[in-house]
Amino acid sequence: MKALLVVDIQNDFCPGGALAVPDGDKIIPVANSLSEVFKHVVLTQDWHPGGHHSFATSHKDRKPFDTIEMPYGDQVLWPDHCVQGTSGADFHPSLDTNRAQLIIRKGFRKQIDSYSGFYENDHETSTGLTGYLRDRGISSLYITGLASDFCVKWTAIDAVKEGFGVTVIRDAVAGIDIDGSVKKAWEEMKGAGVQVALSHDLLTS
Ligand code: VGL
Ligand code: ZN
Repeated sequence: MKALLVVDIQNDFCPGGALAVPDGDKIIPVANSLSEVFKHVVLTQDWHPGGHHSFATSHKDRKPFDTIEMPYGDQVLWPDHCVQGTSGADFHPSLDTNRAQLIIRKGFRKQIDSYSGFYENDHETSTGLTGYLRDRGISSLYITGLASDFCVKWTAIDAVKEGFGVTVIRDAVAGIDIDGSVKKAWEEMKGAGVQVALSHDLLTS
């Protein structure tokens, strides 16, 4: 069985938001159409407490998009974004969330960031998503959402590691793009065994 995974389509990742993905909102109609043809739809939601350690404002003399060393590895510092309970953390108003059966929130531990819907950035702390999908008999995942170079990439790569068949829908994702990170993300995803498809192929078959 297959499921659609909709990654972080939240106000802060769309134009006007705190960590806007250029044209991030353009993929929303595509994500909505896809969610109509999948029986199983799961959303992820970036969900940080105020003062989260991935925020540049939590570190003296640091600015957004600097990289620092954290106990679990390199960490890009972000503008404050997707703070729990704020409108920036809400799903974008044009995203159709009605057909979603599960919402996985991530990044709620103050000391650790979580790009992937499966594991936090220590690659060890599980969100429980694998167990949910397995229990429901889902073996292949189709991914749409934001951002292709961070949360989509890590979700897709972790999904392959967890044993799922994984397809990222190329026209249903968009990236932040820091120093070529979008291009690098596609290379990494393909190298890990992620398949790539176009929404058209899924909507017409
Ligand atoms: C994301 C940076 C920080 C994402 C989340 O959804 O790709 N990127 N938090
Ligand atoms: Zn975040």
